Amino acid sequence: MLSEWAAAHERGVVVAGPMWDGDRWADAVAAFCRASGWPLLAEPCSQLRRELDGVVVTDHHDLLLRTAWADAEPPDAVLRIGGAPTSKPLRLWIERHRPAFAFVDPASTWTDASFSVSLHLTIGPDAVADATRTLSAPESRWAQRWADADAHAGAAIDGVLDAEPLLEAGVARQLGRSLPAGHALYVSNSMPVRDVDSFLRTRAEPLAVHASRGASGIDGVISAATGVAASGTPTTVLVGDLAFRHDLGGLLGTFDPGSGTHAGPGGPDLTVVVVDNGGGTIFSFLPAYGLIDPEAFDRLLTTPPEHSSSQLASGLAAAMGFEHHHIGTCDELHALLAVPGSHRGVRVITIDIDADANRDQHRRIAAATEMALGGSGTAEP
Ligand SMILES: Cc1ncc(C[n+]2csc(CCOP(=O)(O)OP(=O)(O)O)c2C)c(N)n1
Ligand SMILES: [Mg+2]
Repeated sequence: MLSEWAAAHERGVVVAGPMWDGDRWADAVAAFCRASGWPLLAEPCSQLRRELDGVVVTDHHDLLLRTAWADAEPPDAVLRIGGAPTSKPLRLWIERHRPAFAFVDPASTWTDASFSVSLHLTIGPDAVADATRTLSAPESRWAQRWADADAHAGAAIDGVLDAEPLLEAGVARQLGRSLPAGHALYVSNSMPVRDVDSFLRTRAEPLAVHASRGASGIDGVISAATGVAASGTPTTVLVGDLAFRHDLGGLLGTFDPGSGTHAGPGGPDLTVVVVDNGGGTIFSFLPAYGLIDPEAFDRLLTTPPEHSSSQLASGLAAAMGFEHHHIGTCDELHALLAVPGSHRGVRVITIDIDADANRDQHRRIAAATEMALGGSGTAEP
């Protein structure tokens, strides 16, 4: 069924949404991409944004799919595995072009909010691998065009980020560069999961990337990351300032009152990176921002906390037994994250972010990406 369906389409893409067990799918998905000649649009939480032999894995589909280039390259077909993708531009691109859409969904979740699925398959990785046997080698340069576009997008993004002080996009990019092999990254909802989707690049070394999608709560994020760290995997959690406040109690999950630390035998290796932009800034990316009274918007949606996350963390560090570092550059972040085994226990790294500068930078990155792909530079952030 899958092989006949795939053989009928030349310009397809494979979309990999959030999957805890994405590793299990890697070989089958790579075989499918090679046999079909389709690129892989894998968000980091799928575990498949990684180097896969002979496969075009895009890093920047979230930005590419905002551009006129993407509408000039509409897909005939989409094969999706995993949960509902995080990228809104990806969802909108599929809704606009209505390609044939196969959903490989072995647990029958039917997560398809925009009713795009035309073929629902309750098959696992073995059946996907089997389906590739009868696919003949593709001749089109379709995947190569995606690779070229992705490289142009990457250069445009670097052009902006390398010239400017550290903001949220740069933090997301740096986590992919600095975290050692075999680490886990837990990303909070709100902007962190989106920034990691937009800016964390394909790596050769394994990095497990997890998030609590579904209802997309900003609660319990530190506790969930502590659970990952408690399994013995060194874990970094990227969290916004409100989500950090929501789950300060999670920092006590592994605290040993006897020693006053988290670093007892078998204790976790947990690093909490807080991007402190003064409240819930995701709402300022919505169309309503700028249309309603700024004071009301701030009070009702942004809800800026009274104290900075650095003030909060430095006040709590001794009482809750964690280290606190207040940093402002990529180099400082790299120095804290990059050395394997250099740390045991819990530490909190706070980074101050100017919310206006951050929003403006996202806008300029979207515009630079569009211009790099031959557009007018008016893409929305
Ligand atoms: C438990 C819960 N309460 C409220 C919300 C609504 N909500 C979504 S994003 C957000 C703001 C999050 O702020 P922060 O963690 O600082 O991230 P930022 O928006 O700045 O990236 C809120 C309150 C939610 N998703 N989950
Ligand atoms: Mg915030």
